[in-house]
Amino acid sequence: MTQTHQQSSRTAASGLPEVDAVVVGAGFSGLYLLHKLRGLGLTVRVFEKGDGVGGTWFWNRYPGARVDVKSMDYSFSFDPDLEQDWEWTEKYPPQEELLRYVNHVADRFDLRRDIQLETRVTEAVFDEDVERWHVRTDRGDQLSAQYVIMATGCLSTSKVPEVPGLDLFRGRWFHTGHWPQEGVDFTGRRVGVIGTGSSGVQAIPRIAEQATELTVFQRTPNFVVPAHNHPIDPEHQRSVKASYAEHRQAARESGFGIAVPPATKGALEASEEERAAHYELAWYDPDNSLVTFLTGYTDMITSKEANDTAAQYVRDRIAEIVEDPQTAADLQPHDHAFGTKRPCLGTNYYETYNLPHVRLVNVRKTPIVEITHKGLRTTQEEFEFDDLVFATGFDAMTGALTAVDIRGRGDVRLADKWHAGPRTYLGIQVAGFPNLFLITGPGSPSVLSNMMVSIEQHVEWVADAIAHMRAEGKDTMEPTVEAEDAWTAHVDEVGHMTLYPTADSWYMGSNVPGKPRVFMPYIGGVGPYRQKCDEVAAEGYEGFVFSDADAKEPATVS
Ligand code: N01
Repeated sequence: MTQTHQQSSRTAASGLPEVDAVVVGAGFSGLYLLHKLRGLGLTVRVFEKGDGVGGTWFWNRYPGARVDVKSMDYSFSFDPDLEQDWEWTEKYPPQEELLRYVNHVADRFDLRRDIQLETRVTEAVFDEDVERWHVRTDRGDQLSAQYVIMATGCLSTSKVPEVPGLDLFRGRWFHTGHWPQEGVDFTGRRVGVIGTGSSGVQAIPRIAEQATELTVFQRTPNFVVPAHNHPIDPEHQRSVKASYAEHRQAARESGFGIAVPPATKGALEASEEERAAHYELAWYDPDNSLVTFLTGYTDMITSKEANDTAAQYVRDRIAEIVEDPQTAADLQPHDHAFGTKRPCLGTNYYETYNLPHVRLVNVRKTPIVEITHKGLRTTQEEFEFDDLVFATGFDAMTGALTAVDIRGRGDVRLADKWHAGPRTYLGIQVAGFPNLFLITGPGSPSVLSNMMVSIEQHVEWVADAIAHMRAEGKDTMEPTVEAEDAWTAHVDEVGHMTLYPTADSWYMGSNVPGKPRVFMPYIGGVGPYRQKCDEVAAEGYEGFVFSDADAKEPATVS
């Protein structure tokens, strides 16, 4: 019996419409997956919650939203014509330009006809009898799919703080991760912003331009490095494009997915003058990048003492810029090492606190007690606002995955399997969940990298694995428990060789009450990780088991 016959008879038995693959999400990952899987001859249905494509860049429309990886790096590399044709305008493109780019990709590769918008996948259940996934959506769709691929993004389940009273608030409120499409005018309004991560840091100076009063509630001060955003020099754009293949390859082999020269010595081996010169460059150079501080020295993320030299440099700049000494002190991070919470790029961030209508409230000292109908109350003071902005982040890395009722072999729920923290093999698959693939899942470099590099690597690896299965007549693929255990232990071990686990960060799940404290991304580096994935494939997908299309042997995993 051929595989095709088998599939159609199974589908007939289940009575469900069939596709080869369901892809959840139409951001960069979902779009590229669709393109790639179509190229293999698969039938694909993409479901997207939003009423447009773009994922992160569809939802995050807050004032000042822009990517903080350079445009020439934060873009698809899979199509040489696309990367040559598209002209970027700025070092760090704004959300509008990124959304235009994503839409251009959707049109250019004729992707829209397989994307169903305004549809949330609610459930995916693996039917062991037919070895296919039964997928349901909130619009009543039901489908049978051989493969389910979660392209749901690492930062897509937004989170408002667990402070009582939001339902009482009579003003308007917004979350940066779900910003109204029509935009928000803050002119003449009293605004409270809660949160000073990357989103808050970008939004605060822009909201300050409009609001009559702006109060920022800060729990943890972050390290904010000047973005030095500027229009791209056309000559620079031409020269990168002239050797794009080499540029991309260097990014793929790098630590963070951004091509930078490798560090040659530790910060503590450098003289004070050398260090000062490097940090001056990292702070003032118009061509600096988010990783300039982190990649200058070999020991920045492994030695607290080395890291302190950079942290102190930034604290000194804050003291220089911010006029009010108490505000400056409140803005200086002391409780975590540089980089262990995602560092931010800012434009006039610290300068904004010198404006007379902007005030910083340190809610570590005076916590927020409740939101009231007029504003909010801290342990010390009551505030009145017209608008509240929550820049309070996301249930990162696992939130969008466990939000879908995913059940694998034995009706085991993914959320239950991960009750003590995510367990994956390579961040791509989970034992007991055959043919379920994660794009930039926990256990892969994902959020510790230029996402475009990691997305492309995962999409291509998954597409190759599916092509391999089809060529070999295999029905399902999943990791062994042993491979998953070993990889999960490795991710944890490498994470604990660094300073990352010492911070309360969303990388650690610390921002969500009750979430297990586990360092979720893989910090082994984008280059070595890619090499490992390639080796696994070259070794006949070592650590994975397959079931045959004809001989229906159940895989030996639980
Ligand atoms: O979210 P965050 P984000 N009371 O979790 C505070 C990417 N991104 O949306 O640190 C008071 O970083 C919280 O305080 P604390 C990027 O990877 C990229 O800003 O938990 N405060 C923190 O200050 C980024 O890291 C780009 O103590 C509360 C803030 O809210 C990730 O997305 C742009 C609170 C949340 O910061 C997430 O960034 C934007 C409470 N109850 C985002 N609860 C670019 O590429 C939370 N906070 C440019």
